[in-house]
Amino acid sequence: MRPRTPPSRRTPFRTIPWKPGRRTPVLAALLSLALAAPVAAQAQDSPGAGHRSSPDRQRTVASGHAVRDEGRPRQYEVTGPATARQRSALASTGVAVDEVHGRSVVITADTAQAELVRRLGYRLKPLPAPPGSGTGAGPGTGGRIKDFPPGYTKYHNYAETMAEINTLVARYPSLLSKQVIGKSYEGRDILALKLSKNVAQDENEPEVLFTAHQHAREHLTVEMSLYLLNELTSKYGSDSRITKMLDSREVWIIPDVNPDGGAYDIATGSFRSWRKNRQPNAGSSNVGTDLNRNWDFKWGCCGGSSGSTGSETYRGPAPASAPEVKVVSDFVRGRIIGGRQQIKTAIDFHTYSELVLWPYGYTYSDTAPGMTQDDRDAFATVGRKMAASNGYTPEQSSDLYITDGSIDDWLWGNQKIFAYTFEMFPASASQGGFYPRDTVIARETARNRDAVLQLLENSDCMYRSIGKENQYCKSKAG
Ligand code: 3K0
Ligand code: CA
Ligand code: ZN
Repeated sequence: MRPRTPPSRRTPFRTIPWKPGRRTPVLAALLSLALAAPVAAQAQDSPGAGHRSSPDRQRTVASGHAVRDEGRPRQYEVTGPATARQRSALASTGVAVDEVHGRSVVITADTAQAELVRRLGYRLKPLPAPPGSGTGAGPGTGGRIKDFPPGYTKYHNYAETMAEINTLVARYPSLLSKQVIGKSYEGRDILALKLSKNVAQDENEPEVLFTAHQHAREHLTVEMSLYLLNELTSKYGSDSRITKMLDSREVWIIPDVNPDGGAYDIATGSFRSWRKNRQPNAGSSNVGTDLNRNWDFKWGCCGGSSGSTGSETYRGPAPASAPEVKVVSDFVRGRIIGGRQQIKTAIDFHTYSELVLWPYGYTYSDTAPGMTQDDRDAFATVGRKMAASNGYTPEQSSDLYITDGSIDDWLWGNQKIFAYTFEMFPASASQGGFYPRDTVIARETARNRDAVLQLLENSDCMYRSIGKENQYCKSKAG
């Protein structure tokens, strides 16, 4: 049991600590079992009920309320789970947990996964479909691939992201360089952008990694990458903080880890609420692996991922089985030079819930093999300072629910990189959930400017934050 329950805007009513032997999840399940059955049928219904269109799935999705598409995941509010252990039990059905509150969560599940949650005894209240649903172009455009719907056109699709990056590389050739580090399952380029003074040289400077878009529906994270690319290049030489950082750090940005999933999510002109990549699964019609359960550290260890191909959190058949995870892992390992990992710190951008998370996700314990008290304190100290600047809630990943095979656990557990996950805007489904309008992009990306600069500034010695620079960083270069 965690001795500390930090105040959390995400879990404002978390007042009932779980105690060993209390078995609250089982009791909750038994108590509500009898109530569960009647809501099962009703839960399939949506606010758009009655608006049915073509039986062709693609066209149905494009022209009407996609919530009627049973293959499409959707969000539900689930009242009851109040502790991390109860939430982990819920998540172990394979649903994605999108929001955590004191006594409820919001999940994304397809019909079959939702049924598994009902069998635990929970009632599911369907939430409105993504605001983009039904606003895309109709079936008149035939089978052509579509794009972000009206209200979202400032978001960059994959081609637009690549074009924007190429423009910046051409404009700032001494500051920004681009390399293709590999391909997605469907063959799209996965890029790593390097930003630094004398960018063509590999200087002996602390390196910092930013990744985005492991989860397909989290499009705001690609905008975060593009914001950083624009901000760091255009302000170099005029903004003293940025100038100092690019003079003394090497920044890596992998702006789109899951380009196939992102393209699939928008391909019909209305959002599909897709999370995983687009890799087929042998012997199944279910597509996709949850990239953030596929990393090669404690993979599948602890009930924090699913072995079912249909699950939102399917971990894949083996660690790094997803080409996208393999590509990024190989890139990170490639930054080991002279036996030392050059990358010191990292942020993986997600949406949503406005959180700053640190490892481990696989265990509730603050410390664990490979995570000393000093490591944990440095994580928490810098994490809380970043959160103080962007207004997010700081906490250990497993305060939410157990995850295994996540990028942060691998980056820290395997590579000793101080890796955080930022869950960006919004705080709740009512503010747009995974699909906030494009009017928020500028504000919500700039909101992380100071936190990102803080991480860069701490990257030469994370232990300075806990007053232990001499102990940990004295002999090291940079
Ligand atoms: O490290 C973490 O706790 C990751 C949280 C992340 C996940 O993979 O479950 N949350 S998200 O899926 O809602 N972006
Ligand atoms: Ca270097
Ligand atoms: Zn995510």
